[in-house]
Amino acid sequence: MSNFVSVARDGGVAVVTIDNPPVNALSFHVREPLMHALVWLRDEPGVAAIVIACAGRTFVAGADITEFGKPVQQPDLRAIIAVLETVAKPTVAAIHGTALGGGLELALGCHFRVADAAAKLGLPEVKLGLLPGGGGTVRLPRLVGALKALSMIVSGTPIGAAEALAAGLVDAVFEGGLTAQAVGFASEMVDKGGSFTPVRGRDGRLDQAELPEFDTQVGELAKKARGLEAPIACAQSVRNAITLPFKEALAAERELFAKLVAGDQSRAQRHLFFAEREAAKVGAKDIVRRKIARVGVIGAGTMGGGIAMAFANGGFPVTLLETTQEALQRGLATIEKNYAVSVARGSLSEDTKRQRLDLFKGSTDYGDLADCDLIVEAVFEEMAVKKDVFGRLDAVAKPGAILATNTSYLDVNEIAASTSRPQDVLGLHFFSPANVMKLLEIVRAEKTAPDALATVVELARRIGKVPVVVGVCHGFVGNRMLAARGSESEALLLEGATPQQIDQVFTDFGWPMGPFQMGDLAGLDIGWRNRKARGQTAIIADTLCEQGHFGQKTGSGFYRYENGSRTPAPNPQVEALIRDKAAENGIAPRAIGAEEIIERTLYPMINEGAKILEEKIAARASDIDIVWVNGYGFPVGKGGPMFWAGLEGVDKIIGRLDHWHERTGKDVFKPAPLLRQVAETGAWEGATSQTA
Ligand code: T1G
Repeated sequence: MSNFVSVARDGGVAVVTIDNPPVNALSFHVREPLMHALVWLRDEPGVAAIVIACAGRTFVAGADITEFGKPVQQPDLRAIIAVLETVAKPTVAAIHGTALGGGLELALGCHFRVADAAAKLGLPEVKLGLLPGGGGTVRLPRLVGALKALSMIVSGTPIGAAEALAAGLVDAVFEGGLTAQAVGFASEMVDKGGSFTPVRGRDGRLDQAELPEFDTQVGELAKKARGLEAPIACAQSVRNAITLPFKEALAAERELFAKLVAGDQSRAQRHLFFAEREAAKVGAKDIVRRKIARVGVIGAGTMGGGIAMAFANGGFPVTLLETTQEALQRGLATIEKNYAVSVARGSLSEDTKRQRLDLFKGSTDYGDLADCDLIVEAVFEEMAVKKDVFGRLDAVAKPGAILATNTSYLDVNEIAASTSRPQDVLGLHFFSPANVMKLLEIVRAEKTAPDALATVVELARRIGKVPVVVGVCHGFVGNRMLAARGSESEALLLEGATPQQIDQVFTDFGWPMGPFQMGDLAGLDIGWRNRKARGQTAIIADTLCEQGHFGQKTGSGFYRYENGSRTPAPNPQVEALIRDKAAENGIAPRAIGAEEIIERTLYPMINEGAKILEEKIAARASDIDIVWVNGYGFPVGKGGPMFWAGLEGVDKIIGRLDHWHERTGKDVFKPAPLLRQVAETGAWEGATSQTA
């Protein structure tokens, strides 16, 4: 056969094994020999049944994403499944690891599916801006019903083997010895005899009576789609499975897929898929990572508690340190309450809650951190306080322990210099809530040892975080660009835009919310404290804070929040304040359009990203995209600020930055040299190396 597909015989059962590391993607060099094998075995008289299995850690995890955007090489997945469905003898998919996308669709082409108990099965194409293009939207509903299929396909979330068995997606679940069990299962089917109906012929679970409920659910998801096309297309294709004959539904799926795969949104989301993995490739493969068995967290407040939960959720024992028993107990109680809320919501079992809580040890004695391999401080955001903490850590932490600061802004080199072991010091900038938000900015200080850096990058992925290594500067990557994005917000208000108008431009762009709603949510006092520390002012926001209006937590900020509601309502006081301040500054309000708002917020942020690349604070433009999508809600369908700059047109961005720079004289608009280079070369990476 081939290096990627082999056939073995076990009695009358032929076992086809796919072996295409690392995830058995259905690359062309797999599809071609697989097709030959299936045609041969279909017609081979001595073969009574066919099992399709995979070598390595997982069943087929999907089509080969690197092939998208290139001419399709036949046979494609659909052709393989079509042949599978002409096989009269029993066909069985033996699923372990994660059968995803085209992998699950291949399995749906078989008469039967058997799974290892730890296996997961899903159709995550929506996360790539696609829909299942190998018949998944029309075959899956025939096994699990349209509503379950809708939920799986629009969420893209895999389900476990037990759930798949209960739903009718798999026919048997085995604990170990999967291939042998699959052969046994196939032999039983042979012994049972009779004819075997392929999934395409099973219409029993398709019920037109489900359409009203189906359409209601689709209406709900459309409200949350925020301009993304794939979820809507997924729903349409599953609906077609109910309302159209199989062949027509399959043809419609193919059309929807062809449109999505060629579109900018899928290109953007595929860019993010690979960018996330690229960002995590830190340190040569032969670097020996340090062993992390126990984690210490200093500070049991909002951030410290969230960080401690993030590690406990990843299975790490945590020593949580506070200055007083009262503060410690308050922190532990908050953690317990958070887990209890998850249990009440059904997203966490009582057992898992107990297991996680058992991982916590509380203390008020620094000496109790002596057995920790990684210690993260999440104390007050002031350099003197941080230096005191690191001085004390230096005295108690064991040799080789990694000492991490959770600072959002401060100079990690200066913090490292307050210890005798700067090689072990780095930043772990978690985003609040730290146990929820995916992004983890890992700050590489000048003297951080390569193995320390590689250790925490790998650790970040183990606890489900998306790591991006950044250099030392004020605000690193995310917050530095956030400052650039917000630098004109007040000017726009004084010149005539309202907070709700600006926020609307952002939500129309695809952001979950705009800057003023976000400020009210996070608390205006945080930004106020940062500005005061840096001798900066923001007329409107400072005035609101001086009057005690911090946003949601005080019932009013840029918006009003009636009776504890979290729904923002326009705030007449703010509109009056803006008018007064504009008059005081001799500014005559004017109508401001959406385009100008985009140019004066998002373009400066891209410009700052270019400066970050020039200064090598970020290794590559796609790292910046990963920061913004995972830390700040940049719309995935636009691929992150730097990818979107390509869609928007770097020339256009430069032209408008020049315009606003001439008009305002503000540096935030002065195009970075790299930006001009990218306009010529058309690519961030090449231009970066030329300027670095
Ligand atoms: N195609 C090509 N390469 C892939 C790949 C894929 N489908 N999946 C993973 N890789 C690469 C990845 O880039 C990395 O490469 C290495 O494998 C290890 O991945 C027709 C259209 C399976 C859960 O969306 O979710 O089928 O960086 O670091 O953390 O309807 O990979 O080492 O060079 O992620 O253990 C649908 C995508 C495709 C699944 C394993 N399938 N993959 O996670 O390893 S579209 C997916 C994953 C499709 C059909 C449609 C994860 C994983 P490198 P990794 P991991």
